[in-house]
Amino acid sequence: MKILVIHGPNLNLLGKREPEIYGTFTLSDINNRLSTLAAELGVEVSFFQSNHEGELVQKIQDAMGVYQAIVINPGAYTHTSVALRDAISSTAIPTIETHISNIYRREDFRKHSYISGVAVGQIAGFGLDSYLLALRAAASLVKDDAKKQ
Ligand code: CA2
Repeated sequence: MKILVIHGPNLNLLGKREPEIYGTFTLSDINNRLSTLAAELGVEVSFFQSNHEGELVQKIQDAMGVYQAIVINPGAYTHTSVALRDAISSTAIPTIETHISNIYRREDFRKHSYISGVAVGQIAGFGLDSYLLALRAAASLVKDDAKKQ
């Protein structure tokens, strides 16, 4: 049971800038917490971060047949990328969208997500916990799917 966690653009800067919005934890902190939780849940987790839209699209395409679920924080591409949306919908891998901040109580341009319409669900606003909640949701989906097969 393999789950891929994808971090979009600028999330490599976590912990280094804008702590009032994004907190003081780093990307490594998130990944370490996710690895610990994955072991508790009995799933395997892998991580990928890129600042490049095409690399993110490629990673999603390459996930077909390898991963049973994706957790993605698409960063600013959430609000701009039809390409990421199409990649998620064409691979048909169950995908959970997650955000550190509550995108609905920020600027208007963040209130629209191109991803939510092709995601199983979205978790936003809980800081680092958004990722942990998303991994729990993804693990449940994968386990339910495994039972059906
Ligand atoms: O709240 C989230 O997780 C976001 O996906 C973060 C994106 C933002 O564009 C989305 O609207 C909401 C921004 C990620 C940039 O992260 C930074 C971290 C530290 C310093 C600067 C940017």
